[in-house]
Amino acid sequence: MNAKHLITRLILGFCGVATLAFSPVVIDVTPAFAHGERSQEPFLRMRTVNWYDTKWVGKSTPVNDIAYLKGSFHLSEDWPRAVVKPHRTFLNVGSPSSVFVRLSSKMNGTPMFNSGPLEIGRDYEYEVKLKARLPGHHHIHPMLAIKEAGPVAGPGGWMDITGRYEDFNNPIKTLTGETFESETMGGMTGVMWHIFWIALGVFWVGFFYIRPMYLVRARVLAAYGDEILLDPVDRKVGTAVLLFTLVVVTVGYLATEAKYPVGVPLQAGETKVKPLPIKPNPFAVEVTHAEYDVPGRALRINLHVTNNGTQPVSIGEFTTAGIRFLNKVGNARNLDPEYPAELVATAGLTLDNEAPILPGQTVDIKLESKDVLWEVQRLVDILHDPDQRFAGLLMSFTEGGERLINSISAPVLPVFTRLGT
Ligand SMILES: [Cu+2]
Repeated sequence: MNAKHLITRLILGFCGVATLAFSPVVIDVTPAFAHGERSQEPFLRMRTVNWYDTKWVGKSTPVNDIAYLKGSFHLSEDWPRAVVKPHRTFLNVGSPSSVFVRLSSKMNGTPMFNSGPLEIGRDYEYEVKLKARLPGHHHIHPMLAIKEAGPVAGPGGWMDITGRYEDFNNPIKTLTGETFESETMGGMTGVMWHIFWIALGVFWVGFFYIRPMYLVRARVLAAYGDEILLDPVDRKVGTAVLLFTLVVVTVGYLATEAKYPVGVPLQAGETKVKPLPIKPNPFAVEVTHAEYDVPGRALRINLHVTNNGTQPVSIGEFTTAGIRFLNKVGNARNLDPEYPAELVATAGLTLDNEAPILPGQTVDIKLESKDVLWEVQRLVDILHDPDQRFAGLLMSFTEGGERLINSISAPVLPVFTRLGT
């Protein structure tokens, strides 16, 4: 890669990062296959937002039609100390450029056009309404942006958009009754202002550039201070540019106010979302030991469980970072066939005792979630963290069909030989 390419890529990268932080629908500049989700630190993916029930509704959507991204997440009790708590969060969509327009997003039924605080240890259900814009085969992730911690991407699924971009339109009716096309509205005004301020900036820098060069000025400044550097013309031009800028800003502001007297500033408020009510969970789960078998690619967890309910309970799934390890019970009871196959280990979960846990029973269970996905998804990197911990959701099912979710976490001990087998 030559220097020019490197600079181009750096600039593209910065644009990507900037857009990631500020745009309503995230722009990613890397190819869709290397979306970057796997390079996000595993402690962030496993111990902050535990995504589950993610659904990509509309696997193939014509331009202008509506698709949805839905699901739930639990905010892990094991939230890392190194990550800022979710005092201000924003529900977002991770996509390769603005392939969809986000029409609305809701969390627990509350509109989420503003950001707001969420509670650790609680669950949230979300739904994002998307309008297809750019045709193609796109990898789409739910994403929770957490202020000062960054965006945490959920599992990615493919969504296709068919048709032609030329047919895309997105008319919006304002509260004052006017209709405009959001795809083109204000485009030329934006270009005009960019050109205007760039021209003024070039004039300002150019003016001082040709009236002794910077280097000469720097030496005079160092030797005699700044007073003798400015001649009367400099002062006049400086004052003129200052006044001109203030006038342009004031006139521009007043003209916009006159043209659009009713406006709502985005992000001026805060959305306060109530978490989902805590469901009574009669299944008590405690992790007594956890180890990661490096050559075996398996996370082994010793569980001490008590069934305080009235029905037998069977463990069916362990999920973390959007990756799912299931046994027969989980496959039959919880697996949506539309869930991306590359994120599922359908035979990834084994228990040393498969028998349902009876009401009133307390048992110790050795659970093993084993699959090459630990390596492929780079979750094994927790072993390089200063605090080697895992967190995730254990899903169990009562005989009556109810799903019980337990948030589990513990320190992980790396082992290099198979112990006890
Ligand atoms: Cu992706």
